[in-house]
Amino acid sequence: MFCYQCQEAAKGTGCTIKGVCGKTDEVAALQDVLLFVSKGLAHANTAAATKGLDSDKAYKYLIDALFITITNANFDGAKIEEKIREGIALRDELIANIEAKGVTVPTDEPSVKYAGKTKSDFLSIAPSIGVLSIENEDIRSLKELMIYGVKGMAAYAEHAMNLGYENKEVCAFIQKALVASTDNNLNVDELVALVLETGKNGVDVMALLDKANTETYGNPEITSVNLGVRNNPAILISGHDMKDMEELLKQTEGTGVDVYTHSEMLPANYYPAFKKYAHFVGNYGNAWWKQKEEFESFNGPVLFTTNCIVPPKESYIDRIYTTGTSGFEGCTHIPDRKNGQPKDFSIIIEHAKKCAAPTEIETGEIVGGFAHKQVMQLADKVVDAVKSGAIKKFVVMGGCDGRMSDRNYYTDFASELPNDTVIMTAGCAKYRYNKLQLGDIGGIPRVLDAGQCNDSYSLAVIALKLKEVFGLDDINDLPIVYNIAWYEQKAVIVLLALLSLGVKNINLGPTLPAFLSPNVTKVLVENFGIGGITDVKTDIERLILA
Ligand code: FS2
Ligand code: SF4
Repeated sequence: MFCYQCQEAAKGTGCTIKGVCGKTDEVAALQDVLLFVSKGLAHANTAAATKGLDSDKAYKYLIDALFITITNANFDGAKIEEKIREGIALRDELIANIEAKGVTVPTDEPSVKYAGKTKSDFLSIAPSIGVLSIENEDIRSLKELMIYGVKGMAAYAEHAMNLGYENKEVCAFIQKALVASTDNNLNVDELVALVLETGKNGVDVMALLDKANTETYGNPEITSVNLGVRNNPAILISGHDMKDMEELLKQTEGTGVDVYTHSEMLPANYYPAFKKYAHFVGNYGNAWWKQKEEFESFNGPVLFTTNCIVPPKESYIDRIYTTGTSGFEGCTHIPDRKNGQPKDFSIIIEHAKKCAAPTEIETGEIVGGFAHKQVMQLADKVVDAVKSGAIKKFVVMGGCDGRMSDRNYYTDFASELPNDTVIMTAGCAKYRYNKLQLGDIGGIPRVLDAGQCNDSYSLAVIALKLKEVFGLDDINDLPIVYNIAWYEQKAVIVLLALLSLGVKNINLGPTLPAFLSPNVTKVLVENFGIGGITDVKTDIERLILA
């Protein structure tokens, strides 16, 4: 195997024997084949689109398949095999259909011709179609940067799609990027342009998901989220999918089973539509990587709607359920919705009834819900605080958390910030500082949590509105600095989206991506001022005090 798509890539270069995430050599190979087959389907559907015959089923498949390959989403080899076969069948069916209507599909493209059937077929082709099959390191770097961005985009498109919101241009771009990744004639300039186009589509897909979430569940509002527990059996819901959240809350109502959010599901607490459920207690635990201890003490079943899954311990694996694109061998998977009917979570509810109530690990509350609409309602206060000098700088510290100890940097950075700074955050990175008592500035909390990683869109909207309010021409003239933590591919699309909005001088840590070659890094440094982090003292002086 070779995988270097996330921040925890072994030795900062790539996982070659087993993923640091727990992905086996075999699952990594199957994910590579799934991506390869998706490229073949993307070719066929692109040809189909020339005559308006492109298939929505194909777009949906591409989104699912890409999401499955995101870090910590799906470790279930048998499910991935099934998905590969489904993709080949879908591609062949589409080709037969469009060829009958006079459309030609490029037959010299290996991913279009690939006809593996068995697991051993898949495993034997994997080494020749994986990341390292692209020899030129700059071309490989740009293609992977684009593909990882598109994986993140697919995740957001999937959540929006689950709520009935689609953007055909985004689907078409995902397909275009998959096709482009097989083109051996693209040069560096053309690939840089495609990477920028990925960022533009990243903005669009985050806007789409924001619209889907807020039109369906209302605008997030300032909320105190309970961290303690009650004395009822309960289900912990993790991941990012709000439709799953809604259906779980509806189905647990009146059953005596409580619901708590975990990690990236915390922002569900901020949506008005979910507040009416008396059995929705609050949030349990911290960022994804602490789950081994926290799932043990939760005592009840855990539902993963997406990443981030850490391979479960034997002691609680029977309590782990997956749904959607997430999966783990040995865990029960809740099937997809059929014919517009909700998913059936009854098996988890029955399981919960037999479990003890969660063991309390924290008490108190945290405050969040500062998405764009809520912050704009406070705009006068914010603008006054900036004008009076009470707020000197905003620090965007969104992104992901991870298990490496060097991420303590973010806790220390947040603690050491001067009292006239406000942190704006989104994503699971927040757990490094959202429980610090950082106080407020004239009633404005010093940590403003907009929501999930996709809600980084809200942070961009707020920045654009502030630019307007202050009458500035350039978003980079605002008193906002960016110190972003990344881990998996959704952070890649967030980063590319910010670049496409013209944000410059983003600091990215705890380490720069292993998939950026020295030359590609140079392009990002020269054109966008992207840089790494150093130590807290130096970075505070450089970013805040300079
Ligand atoms: Fe955090 Fe994991 Fe949100 Fe990422 S829980 S690193 O999926 O997308 O962030
Ligand atoms: Fe390694 Fe990250 Fe790939 Fe997992 S996703 S195999 S940790 S690079």
